[in-house]
Amino acid sequence: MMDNKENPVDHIDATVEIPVANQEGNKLEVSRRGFLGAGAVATAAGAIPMTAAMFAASAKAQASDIRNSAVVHPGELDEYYGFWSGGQSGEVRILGIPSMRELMRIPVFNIDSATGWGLTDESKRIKGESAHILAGDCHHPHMSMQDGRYDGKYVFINDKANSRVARIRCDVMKTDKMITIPNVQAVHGLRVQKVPYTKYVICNGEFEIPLNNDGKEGMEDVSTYRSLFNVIDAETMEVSFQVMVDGNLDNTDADYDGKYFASTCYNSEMGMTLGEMVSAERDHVVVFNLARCEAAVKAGKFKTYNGNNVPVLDGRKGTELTRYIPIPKSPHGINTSPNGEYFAINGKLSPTVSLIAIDRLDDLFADKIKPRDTIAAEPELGLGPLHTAFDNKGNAYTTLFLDSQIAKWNVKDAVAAYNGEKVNYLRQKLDVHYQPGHNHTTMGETRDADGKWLVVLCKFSKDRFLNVGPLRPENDQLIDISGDEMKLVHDGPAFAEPHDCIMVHRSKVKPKKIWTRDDSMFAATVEMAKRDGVTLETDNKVIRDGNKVRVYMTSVAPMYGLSDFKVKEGNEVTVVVTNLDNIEDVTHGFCMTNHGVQMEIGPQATSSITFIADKPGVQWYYCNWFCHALHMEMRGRMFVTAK
Ligand code: K7E
Ligand code: CUA
Repeated sequence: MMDNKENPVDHIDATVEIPVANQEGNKLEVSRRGFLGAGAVATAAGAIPMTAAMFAASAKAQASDIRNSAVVHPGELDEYYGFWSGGQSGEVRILGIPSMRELMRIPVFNIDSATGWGLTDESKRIKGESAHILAGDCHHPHMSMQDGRYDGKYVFINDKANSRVARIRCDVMKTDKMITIPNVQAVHGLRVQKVPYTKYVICNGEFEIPLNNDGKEGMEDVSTYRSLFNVIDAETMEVSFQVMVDGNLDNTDADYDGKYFASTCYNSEMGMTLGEMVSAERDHVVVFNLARCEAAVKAGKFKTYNGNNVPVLDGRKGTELTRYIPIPKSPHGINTSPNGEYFAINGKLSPTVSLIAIDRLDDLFADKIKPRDTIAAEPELGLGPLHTAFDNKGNAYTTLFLDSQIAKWNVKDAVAAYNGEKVNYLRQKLDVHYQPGHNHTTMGETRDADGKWLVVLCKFSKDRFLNVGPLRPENDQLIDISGDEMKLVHDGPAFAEPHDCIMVHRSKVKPKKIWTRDDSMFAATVEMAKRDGVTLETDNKVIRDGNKVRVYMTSVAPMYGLSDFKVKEGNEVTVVVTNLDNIEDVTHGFCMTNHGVQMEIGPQATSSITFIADKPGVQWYYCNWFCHALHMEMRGRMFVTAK
């Protein structure tokens, strides 16, 4: 049964004409009302007119086929890994595409009682100086690349709330590095260098702050405020350098030549209130010249701030490191076309997307042309363009936040229209539900864009699902873009804002099935055991070290190597469990009842967790991951002698 709300036929008013964008003055009034009702079916003007009755018949015939194309039957595997930002939850999720099934959650900036992320000693070491911060706000997950193609190694993700960047190892799908970026507040846009390989991860400091933010003087003097562009070494996960700019910074992307990075700025006014921030008709994109930045670092042309030694370069207007390209108005997303020709800048408060011709940037940096001469097209698409995705047929897909639509448009035709030709670049507008932010196509941020699926991350679901109270899920919609027309095939409720996602063909990712004993994730724990004279794979031992007790045990379903151990009240106890099971999917847990102590130990992994034994008496520990028919019996006692 098809719900009326989902039936595209109900949205049709085939008599509504789609406005043709004005090629001359770009002055055409794009009215929201004009698009309403036409959205579900409107193909480009000039297409064969279709009556509502005709469409209804064909839509009904196609509806089941369309939906079937996204069905992945029980036992079948998806074609793509989707890496989803978990927004304010602070985690990353793995979805299977096209089924949209959630396959796994990867805790990153949050704490997670299932896996013990944020509780275990291993995860605290990885979180490092920010281990005490238990919250995060993820926005942009992006995978490392080799020659503009996913290499399956890492996914990087930013934490806007605490100015952090983390790295996920895709061979085990666990977070393995995390840094807090100095000198900035709110790390927002994040992408990777695409070519020749991901040497750098790039990200923007969004909120302007005084360069030396020490609270000593001049905090209200806005002229001392700066935003910094951050360039991080992808292997060491240390900041290689930062670039000071005019205005703030929002989103960012890289070219396919290994030469330029570019970031949007929505607050060129450096306003401190909403009214001030949106007063200018044009803001800008900052283009960063990588070779010049690296040379400046080498030549020592930088300063340092706030007592750290991260080189900060001066990339303000008029310097050799950057160029500023004026863009209407408070632009947000920036997306490089997969053929490497354009940066697409999404206008947000302007109904336009501006295409910057990347092959004109050499001339811009040589001062042979003016900044606006790099604009190759500025198609007018609708209200609130936020992000653009691409297929492999020269089409672009732009989210229209205010119109709740996706605009499909042709890049070549948009360029022709900008050059005065009478062509319509608009191909279709499709209603989405509701208020889309990011969208993404399969493989669409790489050279391997394949034009199969488009996912649209809608910020509001309103009436699309059963009412679950005042806080509603968001709605991640799957759209089939393999044919001439976009077709909505799936609604996917999602909790806590998936700002952004990527979809990676499964051939690119090769996760392990079982841990290897030499894994770096628990290398420090192995070292600690060595110092205690313990061989983790064979020994079950209690080491007493003053007030500290280290308990080493193995696990093989359904038993721990130790059925009990003794400590004194007030001891700091570290329990180290090594899972000797060598069978796929046999994960054990360790949970100390009434102590807030929980963790996962994967097959062939070692995990450890430290707590204070502050409750005298018998304290049971148990395995909290179902592992065996005798899983309930997999438990033991900690005897805590009273003080
Ligand atoms: Cu929500 Cu990419 Cu942080 Cu746009 S950003 S919507
Ligand atoms: Cu081991 Cu449950």
